[in-house]
Amino acid sequence: MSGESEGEAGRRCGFVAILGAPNAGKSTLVNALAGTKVSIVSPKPQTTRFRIRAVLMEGEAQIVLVDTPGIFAPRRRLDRAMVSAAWGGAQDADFALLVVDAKSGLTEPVRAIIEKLRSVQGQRPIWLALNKVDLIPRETLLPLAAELHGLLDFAESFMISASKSQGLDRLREKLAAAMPPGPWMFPEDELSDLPNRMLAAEVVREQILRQTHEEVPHHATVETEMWTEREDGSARVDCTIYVGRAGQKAIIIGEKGARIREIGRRARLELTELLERPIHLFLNVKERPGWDEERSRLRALGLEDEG
Ligand SMILES: Nc1nc2c(ncn2[C@@H]2O[C@H](COP(=O)(O)OP(=O)(O)OP(=O)(O)O)[C@@H](O)[C@H]2O)c(=O)[nH]1
Ligand SMILES: [Mg+2]
Repeated sequence: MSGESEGEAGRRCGFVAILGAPNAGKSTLVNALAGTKVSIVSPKPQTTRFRIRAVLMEGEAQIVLVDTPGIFAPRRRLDRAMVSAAWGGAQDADFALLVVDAKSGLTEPVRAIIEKLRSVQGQRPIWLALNKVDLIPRETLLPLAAELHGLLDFAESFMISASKSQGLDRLREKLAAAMPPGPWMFPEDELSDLPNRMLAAEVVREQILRQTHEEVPHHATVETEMWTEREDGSARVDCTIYVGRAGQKAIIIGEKGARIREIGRRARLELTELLERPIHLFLNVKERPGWDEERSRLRALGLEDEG
């Protein structure tokens, strides 16, 4: 390989699993640390469905952040696969960083996650990030931190605001210093391992999460069916949105197609910016009852079926 040179001896590299309850701000944190959008974000829980890696360079250290789906009590096959993807991410990592929404505090899901982390403690260090500190007064933060430390012996803890980029420099430095010695696993200029077809589907799904409500976002999935390169440097991208019921399809399409047009418009703008080239996006909505129990739909999301 041509890229290898004298600097290699001091290199460090490690995997950090970002874990937490749904909506804690894990993906926001991963994007903020990576300095670009690699994982979609929304105000609704259960936004992230599969593991997404972001690669961060910090001097001689390569930090591979693994964004994971929020951990909750799963019901559907989709939910079970999401939660096992999250725990699988923790298993493969050198570190786990538990992200806790400081505003919501020590909720039942957070307790349950800590309980399980405690049973695997000793295998790898667990760090704590109290997120969304911009939303609460400092006085309430310290008792919460103390309570969390009483439940688990976190090796390091941080008070951060992922969306306001507060406290992230210290976190980044500590992470870099903690990476074990070893060769880099990814090319220096690779930001994420998400293929463009997946990125396109995720960006469309983000708009569905943002523009529809109640049960609709969680009963929709998006797959890129076709990616066609054009001679002028642009690309045509055809995505299918699967929903569970006719009513959900009607909501996504909207009156005279207004909603689907707006979903498409915003997703196209975002993709064009992220990929730095014109994208022509075509969306198609299909009713497909029970897609969230279907193995092939879950495989399209890169989720291994674990039951
Ligand atoms: N005020 C404030 N909001 C935040 C902060 N970090 C994240 N958020 C918001 O919290 C919501 C959830 O953020 P996500 O990053 O999607 O959360 P997540 O943990 O990845 O959620 P799942 O993928 O569903 O598990 C979004 O509306 C974010 O804008 C923060 O530091 N401060
Ligand atoms: Mg997420």
